[in-house]
Amino acid sequence: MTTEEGAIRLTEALQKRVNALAKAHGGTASEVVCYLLERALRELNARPAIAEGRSQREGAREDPRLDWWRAARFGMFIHWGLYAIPAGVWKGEEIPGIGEWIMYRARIPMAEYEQLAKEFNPVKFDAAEWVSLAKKAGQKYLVITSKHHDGFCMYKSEVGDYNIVDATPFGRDPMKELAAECERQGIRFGFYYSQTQDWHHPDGDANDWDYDEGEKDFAGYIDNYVKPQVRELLTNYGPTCLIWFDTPKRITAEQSSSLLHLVHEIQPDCLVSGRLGNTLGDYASAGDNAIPEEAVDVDWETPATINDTWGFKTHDHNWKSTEDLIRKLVDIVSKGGNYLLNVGPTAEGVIPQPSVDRLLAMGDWLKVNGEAVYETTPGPIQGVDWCRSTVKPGKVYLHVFEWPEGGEIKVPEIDKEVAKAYLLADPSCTALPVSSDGDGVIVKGPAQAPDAIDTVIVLTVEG
Ligand code: H79
Repeated sequence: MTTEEGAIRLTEALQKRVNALAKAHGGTASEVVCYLLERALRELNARPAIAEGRSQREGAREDPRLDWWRAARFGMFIHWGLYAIPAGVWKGEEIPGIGEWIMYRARIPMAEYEQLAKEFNPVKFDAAEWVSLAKKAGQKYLVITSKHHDGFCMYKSEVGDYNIVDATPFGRDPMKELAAECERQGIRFGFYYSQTQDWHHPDGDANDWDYDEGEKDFAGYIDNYVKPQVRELLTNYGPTCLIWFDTPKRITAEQSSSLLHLVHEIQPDCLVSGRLGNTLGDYASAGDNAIPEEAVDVDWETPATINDTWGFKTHDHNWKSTEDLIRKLVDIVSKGGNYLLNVGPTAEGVIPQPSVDRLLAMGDWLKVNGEAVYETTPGPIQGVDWCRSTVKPGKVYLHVFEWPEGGEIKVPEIDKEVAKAYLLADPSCTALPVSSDGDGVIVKGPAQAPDAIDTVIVLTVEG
């Protein structure tokens, strides 16, 4: 529902409460709704990008097991499952919202949704092609949905037969193929696994249209279903770089902790995302598409979409521009985070062309400018619009988004002596004139921005 439609429909229960409030305070129903919305939005905006329970476990900040992840900075997320078949349309009706939520949004009965498995036959799936795209994009790790909230397993599970090998005409295990390709092409491989919500399992969280929430044995579901499945994932696919748990919701601290220990017991080097819940993850997870305002002193990651949906939707054409995506990557890295950027392949196994185009363009930019992204930490210049900064020992990288007229870059004071300045894209590293005034240094660059998206200037610094 959009406000352009002119009217927003409240549920009957809400209408009653709003009318009662309006009566009590002598206002109109519209005034009450506007007042309440203002308050709710203020509260929403005040929320930190990283929720408390999804932040990093104490002690993990210095953990060397995260060193590869800290250096990687950019990963590929893949949302792929049965929801790619309806692709946002159910019985001829467009279902609003993110595509992988269609079962929930349309309250599709489990017995009906299950039938999709019989149609799932992604004959165009090619693991080598997907991994090679990640590689060309400059992404260093790949995380794919082994089981999303709909409960369908995209890998061969022995714990139930609601999985891609046993229930579809395809009959192959794409996770096996992807794990092998990642190994071959030198990309780390990890699994998304929905540990709390499972709309298929009678004891999983959130399906209240097929099952009675009050009757559920959630603890039994964690112990007898989730744990054996996590064990399978960590046993049958070689080294797993991380498990990306999501939407902790009702999971208890004891349950989160026992999952964490299970993962580390089977693969000590496997990281666990902050959405394990209860502040127990190896690294913090920002909200979907949420970027913190400032640098954050934990290891953190933003999962994000290129259009609006995660799982493929036929009608979602709201693609972000390459400029927007590159600047988001740089913005995140300049604040100490990783960017896990999603693609939603079709039911045939094809990554949408607009995603491919943008990822390749990001890769081209990173081929030239990757030195200022990978293995960097937040730089000294923070909180300005025109520029982001990253650092490595001996070097400060200025990512200039808005090129000043005339090309004079006024760099606010940094506490180190600048020995040399040059454009990262210049293979000969020709020195740019550097002068200083009382407030900092001035780098004389070309009159026009060499790169309209982000021109990187390297400052070689002492110490
Ligand atoms: O996997 C992706 C999403 O499916 C998942 N996280 C990313 C990485 C996610 N799970 N929950 N959410 C995101 C929040 C979803 C909220 C909403 Fe809705 C779903 C808003 C609209 C559809 C539920 C149904 C709340 C309102 C209506």
